Amino acid sequence: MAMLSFERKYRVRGGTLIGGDLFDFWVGPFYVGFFGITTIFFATLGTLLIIYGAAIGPTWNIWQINIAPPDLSYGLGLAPLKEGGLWQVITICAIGAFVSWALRQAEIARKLGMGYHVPVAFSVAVFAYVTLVVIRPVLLGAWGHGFPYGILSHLDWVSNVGYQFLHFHYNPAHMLAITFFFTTTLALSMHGSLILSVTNPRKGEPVKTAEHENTFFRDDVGYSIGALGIHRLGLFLALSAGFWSAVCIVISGPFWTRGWPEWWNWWLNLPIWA
Ligand code: UQ1
Repeated sequence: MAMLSFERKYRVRGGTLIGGDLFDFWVGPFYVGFFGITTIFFATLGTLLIIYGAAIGPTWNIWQINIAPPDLSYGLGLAPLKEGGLWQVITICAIGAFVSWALRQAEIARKLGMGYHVPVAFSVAVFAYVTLVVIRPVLLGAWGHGFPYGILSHLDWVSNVGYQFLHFHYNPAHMLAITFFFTTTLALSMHGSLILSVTNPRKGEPVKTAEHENTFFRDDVGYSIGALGIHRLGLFLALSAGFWSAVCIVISGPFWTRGWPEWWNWWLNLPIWA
């Protein structure tokens, strides 16, 4: 694998959290590290278990393959492999792989003398997943409240849980999450298009710089947030989307059991109307 000329300078020893120099090496372009090994272990085992789950299931139709969590009657106990135990082990593998990946990101950041922004950001996505398959099921008292691993089955789960609360779009945290997801796509489309437009000027003209970027948005909307600012804004919007997604599902059941439209009665119940 070819290495860019400046990469050699950055392929430095150290920065590891566990294992010292033992796993401090690269395979081709990839840093390994202790957490590279654990990532490969959990990801491989989890993938093989998903394939095994599909093999003992009724279909190889990619859309219909489903690995379901245990029945609610198992509560927070362990279930036999074919009764949801597979789902439990696969969940452990998934979390093991995701956490390993975040820690590998942290080791690489330490090696390069960077901040921890990347592993922190990735951890918010992991937190949203852990909320769905661990935190909420534990609060509700059964692993059966986790979502099933399957393309159509997980969509059915989302639909069913949504209807349990009558109309999920009235969930205020869900409203915030959606708004942050949409605003993230707006910000990234504005940023991506701006960068591509300044780096692709008319034929024969030089690539444009930050002055042009700022001026475009000052002319267009009267404000420029700046080259660093847009990345801070993007990170804030994206992390907020993941955070409020986790909040909107964890409050559904553990903290609110009726329809979400009814939650808004707090407004009609304000004493100012009496
Ligand atoms: C912006 O102001 C800016 O600074 C020059 C960027 O940096 C390259 C951007 O990508 C974008 C999209 C903006 C405009 C953003 C707002 C919130 C007005």
